[in-house]
Amino acid sequence: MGRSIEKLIDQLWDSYQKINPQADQIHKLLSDRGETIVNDHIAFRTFQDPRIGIDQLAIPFLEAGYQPADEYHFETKKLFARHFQHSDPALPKVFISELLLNEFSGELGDIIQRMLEQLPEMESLSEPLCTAGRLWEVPFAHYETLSEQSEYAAWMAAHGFCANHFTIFVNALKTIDSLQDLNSLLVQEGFALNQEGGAIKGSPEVYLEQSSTIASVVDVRFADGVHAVPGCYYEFARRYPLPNGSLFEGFVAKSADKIFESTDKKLQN
Ligand code: OOG
Ligand code: NI
Repeated sequence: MGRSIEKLIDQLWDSYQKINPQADQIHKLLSDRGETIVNDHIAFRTFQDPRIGIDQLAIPFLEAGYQPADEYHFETKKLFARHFQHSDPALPKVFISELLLNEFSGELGDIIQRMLEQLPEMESLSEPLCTAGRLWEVPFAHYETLSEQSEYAAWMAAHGFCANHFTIFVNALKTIDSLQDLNSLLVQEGFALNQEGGAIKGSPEVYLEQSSTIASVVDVRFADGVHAVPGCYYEFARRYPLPNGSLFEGFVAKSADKIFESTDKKLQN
């Protein structure tokens, strides 16, 4: 099997851990206990546009044999998402969401259109879109305007294309039996968790429990200077078996809705 997909995932991890210092710290914390970390999924964000939408971001994954699976709708946040999975269980699932641009008019729509006008000819991108980083320049005032109505749009304006988070598969941990225990360990070690809707989103009844850190703040260079803004976060997922005995492989929209908020400014102190 072609393993360029593993190279791509390594490359995504590399860029992700550079802007999210929590990732390495949490890996060290767990590997010091003898754990081997398994990645449940990687998530990407984008805008719904024929050049850069979910289908475009998914290309290298589809080429590697990933299949599109379930879709998810987030009405209030004006988002649509789909997840992709591979028959090789060693490969992480991929969760890709996109902001529904036709639901944004006025100032917000204009700011986003001005970003999209700066997109290069997509054929000239030498790397997969999901590693391309930010393909536009934005003044900080535009970031702030976006963040008032859509933290997701603001995050995209600041960071562009990269892995938004990786996710530790809690089932594979040998020294930690529950998501509660992992959360306690993380809090004890000084990591701040996203408490929106409770630290644990979901339950065994929906076959998935999730928690996440609050995104690390990173310095981003905007068109008019450097500003500190929320970057990437780390997620933790515990999956439960379906009545047919196989592990649930999907996502839960109600939980995901709160996980998205891990990059919201309101969670920063
Ligand atoms: C994705 C949030 C949802 C999950 O596992 O439910 C999610 C994002 O923040 O881009 O990752
Ligand atoms: Ni996730």
